[in-house]
Amino acid sequence: EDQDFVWYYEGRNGWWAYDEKTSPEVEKAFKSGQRSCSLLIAGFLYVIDFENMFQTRKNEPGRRRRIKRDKRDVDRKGVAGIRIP
Ligand code: V3L
Repeated sequence: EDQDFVWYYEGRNGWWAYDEKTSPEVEKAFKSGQRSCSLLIAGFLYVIDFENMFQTRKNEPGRRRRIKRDKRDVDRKGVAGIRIP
């Protein structure tokens, strides 16, 4: 089921899930065949590049983080910076 797939971005030794609002937006853009999309995340504009599978902040120096689409239940650090206890 597609419902079981969500999006993750790279952290230090592990993956963070995108927040519950952003992940479906990334999925929608991905499914529509866009090569990239721009999203507001925590007040900053980010570019999600599906060809190279990374995200980075637009127009600002920032980290280039790998992203992945994976099952909802895979090992992760938490959601959008909120750690799983
Ligand atoms: N969703 C939420 N916050 C984000 C996202 C995103 N998609 N992308 C970047 N940030 P940068 P560890 C991350 C945050 O890439 O210990 C984690 O969520 C990012 O937060 O240069 O290294 C953790 O909160 C960072 O604080 O634009 O695994 C934190 O790093 C800030 O935007 C530490 O995680 C700048 O990232």
